[in-house]
Amino acid sequence: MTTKLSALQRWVDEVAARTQPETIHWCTGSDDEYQQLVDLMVEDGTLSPLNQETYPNCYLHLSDPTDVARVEHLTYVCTEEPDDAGPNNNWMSPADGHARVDALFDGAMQGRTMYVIPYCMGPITSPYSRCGVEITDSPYVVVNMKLMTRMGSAALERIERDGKFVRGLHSTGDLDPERRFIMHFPDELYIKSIGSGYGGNALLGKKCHALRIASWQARSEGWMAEHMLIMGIENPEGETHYIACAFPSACGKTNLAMLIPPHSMPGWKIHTLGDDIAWLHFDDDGCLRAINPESGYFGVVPGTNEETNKNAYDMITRDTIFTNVARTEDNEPWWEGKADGKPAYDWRGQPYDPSQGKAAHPNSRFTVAATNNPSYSELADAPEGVPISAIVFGGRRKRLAPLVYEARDWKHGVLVGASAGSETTAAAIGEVGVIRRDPMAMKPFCGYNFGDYWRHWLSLEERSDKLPKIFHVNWFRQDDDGNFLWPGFGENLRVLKWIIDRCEDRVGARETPIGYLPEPDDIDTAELDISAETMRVLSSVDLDRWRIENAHFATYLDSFGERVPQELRDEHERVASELDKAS
Ligand code: GTP
Ligand code: SPV
Ligand code: MN
Repeated sequence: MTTKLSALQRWVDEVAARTQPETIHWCTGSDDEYQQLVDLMVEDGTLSPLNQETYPNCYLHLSDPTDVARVEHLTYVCTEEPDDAGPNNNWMSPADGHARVDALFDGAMQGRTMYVIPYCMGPITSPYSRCGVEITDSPYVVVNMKLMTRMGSAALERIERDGKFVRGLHSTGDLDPERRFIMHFPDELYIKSIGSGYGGNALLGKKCHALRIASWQARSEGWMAEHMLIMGIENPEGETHYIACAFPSACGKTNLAMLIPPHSMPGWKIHTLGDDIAWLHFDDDGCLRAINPESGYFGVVPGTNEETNKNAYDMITRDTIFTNVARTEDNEPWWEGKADGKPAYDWRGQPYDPSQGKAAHPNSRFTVAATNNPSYSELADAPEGVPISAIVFGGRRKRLAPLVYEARDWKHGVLVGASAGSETTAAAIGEVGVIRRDPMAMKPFCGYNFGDYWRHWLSLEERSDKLPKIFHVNWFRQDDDGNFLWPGFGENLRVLKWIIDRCEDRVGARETPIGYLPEPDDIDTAELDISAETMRVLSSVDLDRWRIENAHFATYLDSFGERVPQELRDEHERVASELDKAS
């Protein structure tokens, strides 16, 4: 196959000339193609079939042990001006960036097949969707892209119609971390990634395109590309509200997006639109609408069980690719937090030995099509997306943030998002559990200077008088022994109910310097084993800690210098003086 779009054909020819593959395969996205690639990988050991009786169509991939997460220190945004990438990104000039990786791509696909994957981020017919083409030498990437995006012939037809697409060039390379780079060239809508076969480093439609490049495009085109789940919450009266929640990596998006309502909330239903990325656009009435550019999940496996996330637990019993989990003697996948079975082999494929660490890698993942999710929304393919009532920020804060609070207004909400911080997780290489600033959960994903990004957020206020309300949640408060204070998971719906009641003006709130908090009795705790004292702690504001936090944030803002919008500084000053007054 080839294409009638000469710009695409020329690029494929040019890449082939540089990388010298043995053959070129244009992906159609058919089920047969998927199965053929799976069979090929089973043959060469890239995948192993799991127990086909209990886990039909499920396969295990064990990645190179040095290649198990995103590599933020090797991820670059290449702009002419360093300030356009900002202190939140690693920077290289476009000329240096290309030179650096092109040398590594020379002959990189010798003896291998080069796959050309046309894909569409978002429903094929949506005006909000954007397309891309990933060229890769990894069949593992192809099958993951098939599960997670609308890829193949239909996408190619749209690309040929649009004439415009994001280019993503990927090679697994030799997996040497010294020769691993994830480079973005936003002005050229070009991504070049080499030396990793893992998740966000290699599935270029996801973080590289749908967040870093898309956030850059979104700013100039007047929309937003965000690290947010999208879910619909239907109450017993049949009324559905949609919310979009930005939590950092491994902080609960997938779990929240498909939660099962607690027993004490009969008649409530959840509709999952997306679990990781939202593209937000204004419609003609000034209503902010969201589409999920993806159509599958690359989710954290550890912790998934029938109690925490039954929808996910069920959907990954078939048609799933597991990466870096352990295996039982019966060849079933196993991970920490799975209630039944025990590990016989760890994520490196070695006989399990508890002294060698966890059986499944903490960042082990499942890849599965969203259609496997019992709560997948009927509107997931709606070209116009869904209207958003609330935007919710969150993160892992052991001590500081209350269970939930509401921003006073849009401007304050932008400050709440910008000042969010969270403990680091295993989703990226590096130390785990240290607090870092993670504005809007976009620290690793914003493709341009955060100062400009906050300005873009603030500017939305001029465009609509129907903006969503903004909230902040924290499921991760701990006591002195490290136990979570809040039960989390399905029980989080109790908090979402308060959020929706606030959007509909159905419940009051208590004003504090950090925003509006629920009265302790306003979060329903029926059938929960939680004391009034714990609820009091979860809904109180520790003014001393908040003043320290606020001072830290001031220093952080300063690191962005003149790019920080004055409006944001003023808002920060306002909160600082409220905190001083209240102390
Ligand atoms: P990425 O895919 O990396 O963007 O992560 P995510 O934000 O989708 O996080 P996910 O839902 O996969 O959750 C990550 C980890 O947090 C899992 O081990 C979950 O079991 C755990 N988790 C999720 N929600 C909760 C919660 O409400 N409370 C507690 N205590 N843990 C949770
Ligand atoms: C994340 O780290 O936020 C993920 C996984 O969703 S990855 O696709 O590897 O970025
Ligand atoms: Mn994510």
